[in-house]
Amino acid sequence: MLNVEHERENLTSSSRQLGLAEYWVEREIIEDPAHRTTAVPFVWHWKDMQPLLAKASDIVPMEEAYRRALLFSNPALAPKAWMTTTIYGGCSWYNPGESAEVHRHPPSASRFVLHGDGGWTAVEGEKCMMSRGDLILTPNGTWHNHGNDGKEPVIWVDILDLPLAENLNNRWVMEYDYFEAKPGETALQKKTQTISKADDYSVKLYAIGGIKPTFIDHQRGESAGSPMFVYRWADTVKALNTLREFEADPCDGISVEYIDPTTGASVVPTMSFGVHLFEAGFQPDFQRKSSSTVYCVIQGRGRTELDDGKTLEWEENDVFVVPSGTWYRHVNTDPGNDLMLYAVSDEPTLKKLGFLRRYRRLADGAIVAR
Ligand code: GTQ
Repeated sequence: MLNVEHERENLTSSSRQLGLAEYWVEREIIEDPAHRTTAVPFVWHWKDMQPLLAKASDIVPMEEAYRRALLFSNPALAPKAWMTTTIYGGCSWYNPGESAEVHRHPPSASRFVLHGDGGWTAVEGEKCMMSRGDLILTPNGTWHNHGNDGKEPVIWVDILDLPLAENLNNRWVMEYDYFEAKPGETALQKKTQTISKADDYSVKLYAIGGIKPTFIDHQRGESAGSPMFVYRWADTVKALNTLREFEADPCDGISVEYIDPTTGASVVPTMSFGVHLFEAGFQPDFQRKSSSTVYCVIQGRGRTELDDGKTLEWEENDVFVVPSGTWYRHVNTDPGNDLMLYAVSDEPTLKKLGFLRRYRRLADGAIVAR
């Protein structure tokens, strides 16, 4: 007996020295989700965040900041400033005349505009002007720079799949070495890209659903995503209003997804972007997904009820996160107003990899897969 104990100790230490671990010792850590680094449900309130951003816009110069953003940092993922283990986000503020130099990176990025009419992102030669509720995409591989031509600050929510890129490809780099050449001349490095596309290029080419131009090259630079870089809020509202006559999903309400108009796929390979409409009085069922979703309240107020009796209370411009594995439902608490939530999830990634699971809990408590 003693001899076996001694041999087991030898086995453990010999294994360790060779960089090997014993499954039977590690089993609990491997199998029990409680041992994993997971995000927690969390809300960032606009009323708290806005004064800090305003202060930063006063005392943190753009030249130093590169991006003047406050990053939504999930308390369970510190020291990483990540919303979930796949999604990163921040709230950016550009004063009139401020800009950020042209760059690109493997994470796909997006802006959802909260305030201001003069803001823009130039993406692969298109100057995408933006207003509240508009979605601007800079898919993986696209060169982009930002600016504000208006008279008031521009504020937007950035969402990127940066943690996913980092977990899958830890050596990804931010590129700032943007070169442009006039025909016949040598290429010069530039901080701002020349606008080479017509105003509203994305909208003109792609914003009529079901009709796609067939004489235009849809590949834009090295983009890994949709050639449509701008999705206008007015179009989203129009679509949602038309859908009101149809029966809402019992968990998600009336919802739409922004898609690549040339394929019908998600606008970037990794993330799904969409908007949910919960009409006043609608009572959704609880649901649970293996994907994680981040939200921004574009209109209305309400709360997210979680399975443990906890709630996240939120109102306009608040940002919140529902991580993978959470039982939840969103409740519109304003009896006189529709609720509209901008939503970004990692669902396309999980779906492609075979990890996507979705469940709904019926009123009688029964759980059904969806
Ligand atoms: O504004 O393009 O928060 O490239 C992180 C990376 C914002 C941006 C971020 C970026 C940007």
